[in-house]
Amino acid sequence: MPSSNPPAPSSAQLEEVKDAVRALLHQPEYDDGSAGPVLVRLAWHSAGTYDAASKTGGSNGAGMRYEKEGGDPANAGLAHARAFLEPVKEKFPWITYADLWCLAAVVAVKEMGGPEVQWQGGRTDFTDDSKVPPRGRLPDAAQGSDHLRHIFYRMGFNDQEIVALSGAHNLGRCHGDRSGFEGKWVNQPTRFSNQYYRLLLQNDWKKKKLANGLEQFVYVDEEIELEEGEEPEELMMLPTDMSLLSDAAFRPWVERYAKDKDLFFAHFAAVFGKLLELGLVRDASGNIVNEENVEGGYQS
Ligand code: ZEM
Repeated sequence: MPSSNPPAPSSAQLEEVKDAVRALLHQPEYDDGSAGPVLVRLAWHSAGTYDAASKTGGSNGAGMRYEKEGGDPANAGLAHARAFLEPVKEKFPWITYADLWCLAAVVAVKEMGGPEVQWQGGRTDFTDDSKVPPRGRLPDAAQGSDHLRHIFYRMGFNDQEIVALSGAHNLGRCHGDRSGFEGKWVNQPTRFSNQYYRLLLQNDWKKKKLANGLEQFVYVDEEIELEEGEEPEELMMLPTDMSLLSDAAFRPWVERYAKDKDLFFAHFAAVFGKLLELGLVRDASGNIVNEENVEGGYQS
């Protein structure tokens, strides 16, 4: 690592960045009023390109700044997340994009009421797009459990971890102009909880074909209290979400997480922390030593 790199930030410096992220989460004009969900998705898509066999992809590099990765239809809409974070990067130029994207998701999960996720810095940013992973590595929501296993086993996850990671769909929503799917999974999409699993099990989900030809599953929550004049809102599940119910190895985890919020929080914290580390090669002192064309990173 070149010796011109800055020393690792102090915990006080990191706290300043985390404060700046906390301060931008509230976005009254955006979606359900929070930047949190889309920030979580940004971190997930930055790391979820990892391929354990070739040791390529993963959360290093911040490749989504380049068209090759950022322009992948799978990443549609994540420019919003990157734009939310741009002022933080400008204020604290010492942090790399790759670190900032992951750290912002950790802050967002916590601020939305979720667990504390372990986070370690030191990611570096690519200086060109030559190391950017190929497109097509992220999951396709129109498919089922075989596909989920194909995608997540490639990253090194097991069945329990697939179900725990899917619980991130407690947060946020689908956008017709991004993925083509429409709507949110839970009534309070900016509050981290295990509601997603309970709704999966409790509700009678009906297949619905959208005008664009995509199929999702929907349910109208009759129990929710409506203000006068408010229409009851439809909740949704993706075909991949539904496959957690129909798959014999996934379903017991859905049932456990639906019953035991603490267990879900503990497992989500562990697996999300693991996701954010994918593709990083660290030496004994935790410094990242990926051999790539990069900038940023701290002194060893
Ligand atoms: Zn998602 N996800 N995801 N996900 N995801 C969407 C939205 C969000 C899948 C998927 O196709 C989609 C994980 C796993 C999987 C979040 C977090 C995580 C959307 C809607 C789709 C289609 C995008 C849009 O239209 O804006 C599939 C197939 C997955 C396989 C299991 C994992 C793992 C996640 C994090 C740990 C989040 C937070 C959102 C909401 C984003 C937002 O903008 O509100």
